[in-house]
Amino acid sequence: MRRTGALALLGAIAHGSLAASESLPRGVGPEFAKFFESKTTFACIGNPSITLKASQVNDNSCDCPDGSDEPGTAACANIDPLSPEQPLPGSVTGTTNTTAALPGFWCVNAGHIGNYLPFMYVNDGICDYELCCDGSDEYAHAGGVRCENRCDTIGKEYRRLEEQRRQNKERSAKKRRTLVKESRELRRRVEVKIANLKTEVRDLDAKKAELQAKFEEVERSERGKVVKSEGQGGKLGVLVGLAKSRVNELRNTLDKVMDQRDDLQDKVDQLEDILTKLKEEYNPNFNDEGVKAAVKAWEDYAAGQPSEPKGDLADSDIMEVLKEDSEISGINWAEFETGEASDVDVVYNWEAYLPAQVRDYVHQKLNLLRAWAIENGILADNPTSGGESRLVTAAREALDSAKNAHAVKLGQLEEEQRELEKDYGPDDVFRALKGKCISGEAGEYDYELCWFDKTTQKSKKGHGNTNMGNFVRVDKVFVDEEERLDGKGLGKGQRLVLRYENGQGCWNGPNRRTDVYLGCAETDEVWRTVEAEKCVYKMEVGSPAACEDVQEPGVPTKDEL
Ligand code: MAN
Repeated sequence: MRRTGALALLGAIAHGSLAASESLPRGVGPEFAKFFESKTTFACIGNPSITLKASQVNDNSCDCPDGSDEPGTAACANIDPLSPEQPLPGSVTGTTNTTAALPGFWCVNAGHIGNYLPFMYVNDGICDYELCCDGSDEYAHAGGVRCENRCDTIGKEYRRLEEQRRQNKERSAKKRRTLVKESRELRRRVEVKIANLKTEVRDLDAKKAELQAKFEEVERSERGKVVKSEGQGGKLGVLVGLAKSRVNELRNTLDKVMDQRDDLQDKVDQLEDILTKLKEEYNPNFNDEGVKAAVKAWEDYAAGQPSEPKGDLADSDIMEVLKEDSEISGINWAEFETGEASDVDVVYNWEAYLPAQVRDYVHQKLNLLRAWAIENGILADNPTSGGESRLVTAAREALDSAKNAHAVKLGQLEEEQRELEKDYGPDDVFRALKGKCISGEAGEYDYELCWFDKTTQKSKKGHGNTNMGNFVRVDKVFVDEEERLDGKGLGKGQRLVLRYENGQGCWNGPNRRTDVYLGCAETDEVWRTVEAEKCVYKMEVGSPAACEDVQEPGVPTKDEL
């Protein structure tokens, strides 16, 4: 038995189990039966003007230019497109470019699946059971070869494997449907998040505009105010501020004077004690003129002192004055400070007498006028930014925090929108896999695939990890690879390819990149990884997400919805 890629391909175009009628010449496939109905003549299929005798069919001589007169022999194998190129000297056309009318020798394969075999394998002494399980291709027993009919066994095994494949496919499709459902839910959540963020951004936008207007308004109205020592009011405010600091100054001075007075009083008391003692203890018989004069002066001083201390400034009164001003003692400065009126506000106090709607309008106009006057140097502006009123600061801070909140929310909204628009493959199916990773080993490395994120080469010897690319897009590529017995292969057809690019730079070369080819499988698995060329990696990966979109029985298709 032998087979090549070309033969396997032929196997893939197996026809239904239609068997050619008994009366047909050997090797005629069911779809060509009509050309061989006549018992007397045969017209070449591609050149009907060339008519042959019925006996010339399968007479082992290639008479028709398209080879249609030899469906059951290898006589026209030279024009068989499945035969190797071989301009045979004996060929009718002299070239192998002639289009053959028949696809090959038809093996009926009763009990299995009828199939075409390349003409060059007819009677070549080899049993080609893969294509011709009934052994009819070796009918002439060339070299004594006899090919028994094995269609029963082969057909049975084929059907078993087919059933297994069908069940695998069904299980994989079911898993895919689950993934699609999960993806749909994830998408819905992102959509809800976006809707909420949009509302929040809209609200913050309005708030921002409102605070912007408020800030401008406050700033304008504050700009006309005179700068004050304690930060309040107009001229009155300035006066209050000055008075307050003056009073505090005097109170501090008084406090110090009181301390000095007490010190001096202590000294006076000490001296008086000394002189009293002198007067009482000196010896009058001792004729000391200096002592006598001092005692006399002390007696005169003591006689001139009042018996009670002067009562017009009691210590308690002074202590009262020294108490700090507050709502309950001294001056309540706050009462004078709360008025925010500026000089100009005082002038325009008459606004209060206007009806509310007119007042707002007039107030606005006056504010504009004030701002204009400031801008044109007619009214004084706050000279330094340090002089900004608390009102303006508060308005500015409120505006800044609204601006920040707005920018943060807008950033989140844009990120979610990008996430929603990202291509997650057909039916959005890969959305459910995002953030998950799988890996498989090859040689000295483990290769990791993180869905829609990055691919990584991990050294088994602990030499560290290498980024093999970051996800960029999903592509579709036609592949043609031999089916594998374990099913872990890409097979033939359009396959999804995830492109990962801009990985770690390759020494003396480009950045690493990975093409992740996806095949249908029941579980996510890295089948194999190869370095196709330096720093360009090819991963073959199985996943239910890559399976065909097989509809659940009873579930309406998209078109039916
Ligand atoms: C490392 C690995 C290889 C790669 C070379 C390039 O050894 O990433 O896959 O080919 O670097 O220098």
